[in-house]
Amino acid sequence: MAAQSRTLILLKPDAVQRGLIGTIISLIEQRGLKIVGLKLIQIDDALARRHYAAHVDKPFFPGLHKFITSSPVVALAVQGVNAVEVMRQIAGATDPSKAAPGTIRANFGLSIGMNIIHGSDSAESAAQELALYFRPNEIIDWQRDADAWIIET
Ligand code: IDP
Ligand code: MG
Repeated sequence: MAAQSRTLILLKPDAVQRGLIGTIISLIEQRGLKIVGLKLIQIDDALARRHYAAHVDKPFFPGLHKFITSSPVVALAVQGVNAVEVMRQIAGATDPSKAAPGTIRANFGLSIGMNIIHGSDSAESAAQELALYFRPNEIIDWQRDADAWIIET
């Protein structure tokens, strides 16, 4: 089977509050990606600062911090062929008002500060971010029989 990778996805507080958890997870599953970790988590100050370490000095960080800690998020470990790239593609551009039609951010959002979903932007950040949200034994390397019809050998 083709090489697979993993990425950290968050369904942000706006997605949870708006009842979009199931809809967005369905889109991820329907694309053929496999969920290997899943939890509801309340992000605290320390985790917000670690997750968004690259942005702590940006002018929008206070708003981002308030938003991401305002309600629970759903954290997902998602696996598949080119999982990082595929999830960034289906999430769409950071600003939902500019995201390509059909992407999750375009379908469900309008504001850059409430853009529904987070996806790791590289293999390196995926590894770091997965470790922030999941202990090793919370990511399950399960066998999915449908992969025979999704992933070419
Ligand atoms: P990404 O989520 O598409 O990777 P990043 O540039 O890494 O985008 O920014 C992280 C998050 O910070 C964005 O998803 C968005 O919620 C928020 N953000 C980024 N730029 C702005 C901005 O200019 N105003 C408000 N929020 C922003
Ligand atoms: Mg980013």
